[in-house]
Amino acid sequence: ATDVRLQERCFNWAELSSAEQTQLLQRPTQRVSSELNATVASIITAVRTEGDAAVVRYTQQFDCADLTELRYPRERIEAQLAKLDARTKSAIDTAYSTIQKFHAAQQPQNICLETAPGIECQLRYTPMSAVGLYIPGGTAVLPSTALMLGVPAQLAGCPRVVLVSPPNQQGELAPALLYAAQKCGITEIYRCGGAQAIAALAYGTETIGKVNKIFGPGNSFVTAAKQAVSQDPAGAAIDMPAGPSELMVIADADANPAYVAADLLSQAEHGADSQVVLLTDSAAQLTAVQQQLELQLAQLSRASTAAQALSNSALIQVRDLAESVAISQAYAPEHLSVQTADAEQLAEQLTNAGSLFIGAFTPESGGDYATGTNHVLPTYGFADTVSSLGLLDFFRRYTSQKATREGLVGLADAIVALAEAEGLDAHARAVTVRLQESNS
Ligand code: HSO
Ligand code: ZN
Repeated sequence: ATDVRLQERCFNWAELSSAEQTQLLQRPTQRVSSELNATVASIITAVRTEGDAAVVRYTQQFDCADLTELRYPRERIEAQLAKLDARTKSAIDTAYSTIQKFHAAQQPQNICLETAPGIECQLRYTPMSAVGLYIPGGTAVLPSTALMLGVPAQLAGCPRVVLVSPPNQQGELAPALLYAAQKCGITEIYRCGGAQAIAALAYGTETIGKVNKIFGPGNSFVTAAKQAVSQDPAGAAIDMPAGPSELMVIADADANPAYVAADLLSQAEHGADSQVVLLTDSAAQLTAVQQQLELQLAQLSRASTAAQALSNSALIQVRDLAESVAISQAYAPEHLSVQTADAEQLAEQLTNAGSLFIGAFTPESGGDYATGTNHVLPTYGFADTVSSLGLLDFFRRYTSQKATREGLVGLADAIVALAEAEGLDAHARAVTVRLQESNS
């Protein structure tokens, strides 16, 4: 299953028609079938009508875990935490510290400004009152994701932070995940996953209180459920549209092909639907990366997953680095690695990416775990409009204004004239009534 015909995934950009170019950089089609949506809709309905009982039943069905209670009891969390090895624990401490530093620097500032004499306007930030953090289980348990969501939730000061994650067959969550949650001060933890967990967070059950916003990546069921609840005013907001992992690497002749291949494989191993793309202006580099991919792929424990992802991927020779900039800007990758002599300069032009990895010593996996940036990033080409997850996503912004009598007098003409221009008499009257009244 690990043999992928890489030769067939090598291209010369100039030799492709523009239709072929577009086709080549198409993301693997997501399976958002009407069947999937129907299944998800029925799960959401069941959770809304039956509450906990439905969540417990689906957890039995999908996660093969028999739970008597969804809430993870304190003693069982403690017992799991005791199993955590020192090395993982210290790794989480290190990652917590860098992520904390980078996100603490993102604290928003309220603004209070006099826009005209006697008119004071404010822009204020308030933390979301209840947030739900979804941490996937499945093929790989990702405690790093708990830090990426838990740290900003903690820094924002959200009054209620809830973590949900699908349990193993024994009904347990991984020690590393629980330790990450503990570092972030999260005490409300439920053992459920999939669409049922999203429905429980969005609408609430007897034990799981409703939240306002749901964060975190997940499989196609989770993604479809997040989409559905975010469209319902009675549901919950979501962080961003999520899709399979992506990495684009821009490399010149001097880049180290072993590094480039390792980076490409690090995203390819996430899932069969992941996509990785190399852009290089050097034919020799392209061949060298191809060889390194074959060599390194064979050594991976998830080789067959990575091989499948590589079959959706491309090694592309471009005319020059300027062309690679244009391609990358149009593709808008989730992760963009720049391994060229002038990486920093080139990066200045590369604005359409979730996160940039600059220079030979900045592997993409660094950002996944420990540099301090957030690894929850826009995929599927959304990076041209959607931001990488940050502290601000845990706040909402609102405004206020206060006018003195003199302030209102100063703006009265403008307000009344605009109200008249729009034919909205009551709007105008709300101003004139005040000025008349205080005159008399
Ligand atoms: N690269 C993933 C995040 C992750 N990697 C978690 C390892 N663990 C986001 O696209
Ligand atoms: Zn990763």
